Amino acid sequence: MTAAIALGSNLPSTFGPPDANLREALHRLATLGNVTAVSTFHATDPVGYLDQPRFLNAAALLETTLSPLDLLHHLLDLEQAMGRDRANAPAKGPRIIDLDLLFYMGKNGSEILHHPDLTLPHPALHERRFVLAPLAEIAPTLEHPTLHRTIADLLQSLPALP
Ligand code: PH2
Ligand code: MG
Ligand code: MG
Repeated sequence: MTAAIALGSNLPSTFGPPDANLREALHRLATLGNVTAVSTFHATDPVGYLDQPRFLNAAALLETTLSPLDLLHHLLDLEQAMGRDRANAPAKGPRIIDLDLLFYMGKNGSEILHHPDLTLPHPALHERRFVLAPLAEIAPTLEHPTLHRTIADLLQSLPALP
C-alpha cells in the first residue's frame, strides 16, 4: 500500500531550523515503510492563521503495510517524539512538525474513509497550494477518488496567486 503524506514545519527544534525538521521527519518516516519519493521543500506563506512564521512544506510517498489508522497514529507519535506540543498551541498555529495523511492507496485504489479520527482523502487538500504543489512533483497523475481530478489538474485549477 502507498500513502501520500504532507510535511510542514515553521518552528525550530532541537534538530535545527524547519528544513532540518523536515529531514528528520523523513528519516523517521522510513521506520514506517519505504519512502519511495520526496518532493523539494517549498517555502510558503501561512494559510488560515496568518500571524506565524513562513512554512517549509513537502510531500512524500510511503510504501507501508500499516493500515490507514495505524499509520495515522504512528504519524502523530512521530510528531510528538520530535517535540511538537499540541496541548499548548493554537489550531493551525506554529509547529515543529506536521505530518498529514493525504491519500492511502490500498488494494482497491485510493481509499475513501470517514472515521472520527481520519478522513481520506484529506478533506482540505484540494484547496491548499502548499499541499498540491509539492505533491504534484511526485504524484502528478494521482487521481482524487471523489473529485475525479488529478493532482496536476487540481493544482492548475487553484485561484491565481495574489
Ligand atoms: N498548515 C496549517 C495551517 N496553515 N500554511 C502553510 N503555508 N503551510 C502549512 O503546512 C500550514 C499552513 C495547518 O496544518
Ligand atoms: Mg496540517
Ligand atoms: Mg496535522
